[in-house]
Amino acid sequence: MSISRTAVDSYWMPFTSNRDFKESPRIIVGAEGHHYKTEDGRRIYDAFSGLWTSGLGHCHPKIVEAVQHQVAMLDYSLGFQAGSDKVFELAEKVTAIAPEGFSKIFFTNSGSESADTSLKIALGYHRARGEGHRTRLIGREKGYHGVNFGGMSVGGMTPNRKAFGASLLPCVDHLRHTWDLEHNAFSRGQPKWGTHLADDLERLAALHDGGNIAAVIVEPVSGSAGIIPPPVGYLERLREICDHYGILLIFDEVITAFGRIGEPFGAQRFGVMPDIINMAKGLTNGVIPMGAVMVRDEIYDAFMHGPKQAIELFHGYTYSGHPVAAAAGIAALDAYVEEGTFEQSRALEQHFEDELHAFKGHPLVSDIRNFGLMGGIDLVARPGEIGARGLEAHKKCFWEEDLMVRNGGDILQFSPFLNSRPEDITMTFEKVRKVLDQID
Ligand code: PXG
Ligand code: PLP
Repeated sequence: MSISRTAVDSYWMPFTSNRDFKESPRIIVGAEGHHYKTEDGRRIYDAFSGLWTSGLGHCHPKIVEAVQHQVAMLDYSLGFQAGSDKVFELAEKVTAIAPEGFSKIFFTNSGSESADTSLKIALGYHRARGEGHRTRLIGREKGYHGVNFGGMSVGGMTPNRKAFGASLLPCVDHLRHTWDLEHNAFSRGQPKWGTHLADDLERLAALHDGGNIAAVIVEPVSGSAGIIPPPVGYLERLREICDHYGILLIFDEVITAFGRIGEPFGAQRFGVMPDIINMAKGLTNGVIPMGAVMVRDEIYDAFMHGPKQAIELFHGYTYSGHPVAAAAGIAALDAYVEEGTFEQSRALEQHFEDELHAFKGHPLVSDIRNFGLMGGIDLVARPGEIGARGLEAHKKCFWEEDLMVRNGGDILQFSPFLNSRPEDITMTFEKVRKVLDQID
């Protein structure tokens, strides 16, 4: 290994079993198209598109060129009371493919920042309209909204919360999650069972008075928790209840936006319009960190009062609207449109679903879920060793099959490139099957 032991030991890795990793570091030094390159010269097929980020493939020539050009032209510009040309251009491009009525967008640097930004906008919106008593935020069990305090609090993945327990936000409740092995195991796409779980919101509205609830935040399809598509009619029902009580509905589309489920935004795919849409990842194809929060016009308008010289939203990041990130975003959006990426993604769905569900009946597999180009295979946990089988599958895929498969504990997650060929998907699952047949 050319990277020194001290270098490996110096880095505290995110969401990683550091001690296990450092025994056999999996280090990536390059990428091109659908492959990573390792320092020992292997090409690893990436079955996770980065980390749900890179649907167009790695090092897309047009994005590389745009970034190289921009960094030499304008490396940074402050974004407060001034801004680079690129960020305005990107704002126009994203809102142009958004659902009707979303013509305002605020930039962040990640999905986590988008989550906290969206919650603050929701609270500020109600306050601006004289409803400052609406302070309660509703998330969902198994939800993932990043790792900052707001997102962690409304999020519902136990391991991400429990070590930090006492410091979570107050005034937060959670809907139940919709995964149920007894009723919807091995569903293809949206399960038919579980629509009634949206009525949890009705119960929370009865408990707290719906007039005190500011917002509900959900992922249209839960990603990190292992791909949990919404039951048929579930999102529609949430929308109805939100409308009834004047609650804002936030869709966290950090994964589902930009073609991952076959449309620019998941809201369009499901035909359910939220009030706020969060995004990140695919916004720049993962090339430069960037996130965003897009709002319905009336939300923006509610902030636009008071003296003209007054700042309307006391919120923003040093790197909000970073010109190099914005240039990457513009190039990514152009590529999505020019290459027909969203349509390509949609056309691959059936093949992906069929290949994924072919694992039904495998002795190590307890459930399979999919929507769009998002897929999860649950492995049965080894008794007393939760996550060990998933991690072993990930490592075996990497070392023996030259394949990058992400495991979230014992769940194998798949996020193929939006421009995959059907045979890439077939090849991926052949390799996964080989590995699953070999591990105990
Ligand atoms: N919201 C959603 C819905 C996400 O999927 C975030 C917020 C946070 O984004 P940042 O950019 O702050 O990481 C995410 C991120 C996985 C996995 O294995 C998914 C994410 C992060 C880490 C792991 O599925 N999604
Ligand atoms: N901490 C300190 C001391 C700062 O000065 C700033 C920004 O100026 C921040 C945190 C926030 O950093 P960012 O804007 O990159 O989120």
